[in-house]
Amino acid sequence: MAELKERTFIAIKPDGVQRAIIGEVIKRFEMKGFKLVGMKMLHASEDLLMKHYVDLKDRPFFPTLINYMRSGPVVAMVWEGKGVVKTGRVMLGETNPADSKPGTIRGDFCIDVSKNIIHGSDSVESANKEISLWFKDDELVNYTSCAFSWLY
Ligand code: DAT
Ligand code: MG
Repeated sequence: MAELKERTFIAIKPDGVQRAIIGEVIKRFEMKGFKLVGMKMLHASEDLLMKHYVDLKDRPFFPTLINYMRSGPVVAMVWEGKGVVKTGRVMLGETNPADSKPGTIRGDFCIDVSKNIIHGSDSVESANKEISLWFKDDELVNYTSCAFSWLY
């Protein structure tokens, strides 16, 4: 069923990598039951980040945001499962960590909106765009998780 194959783009930002939160993020998505179908670590280029954040290009914080995202390596991931876009956003918390509840990733591990450690797609449409921007088709895998029939 197509709805079980929904995919979202999650990226651990340079501060999340430096602060050793990679494992914790992966753990939370794994334990929830979502399936990892793509992952790589990279220094994102300016061109890639301009495309990724094109909707924010006129905001005053845009140059700072691009510099921050280029300040170190990021971990780019694609997670799959029913409702993963919306649930992923709930797991991340609000854009501003100050508004994020304890129990969410931003609520538990960061303080400031300009250092909010993680990105998650905000809709299925943006997820599809972001996945094709960050990953080639052959960098994503198809497989059946042994947990599948215990989750759905
Ligand atoms: P989100 O990352 O929750 O989807 P967004 O797409 O509105 O939020 O903005 C992208 C990133 O830009 C966000 O994660 C952090 C940064 N940002 C957003 N609003 C900001 C602000 N008012 N000041 C500084 N950085 C901001
Ligand atoms: Mg966004």
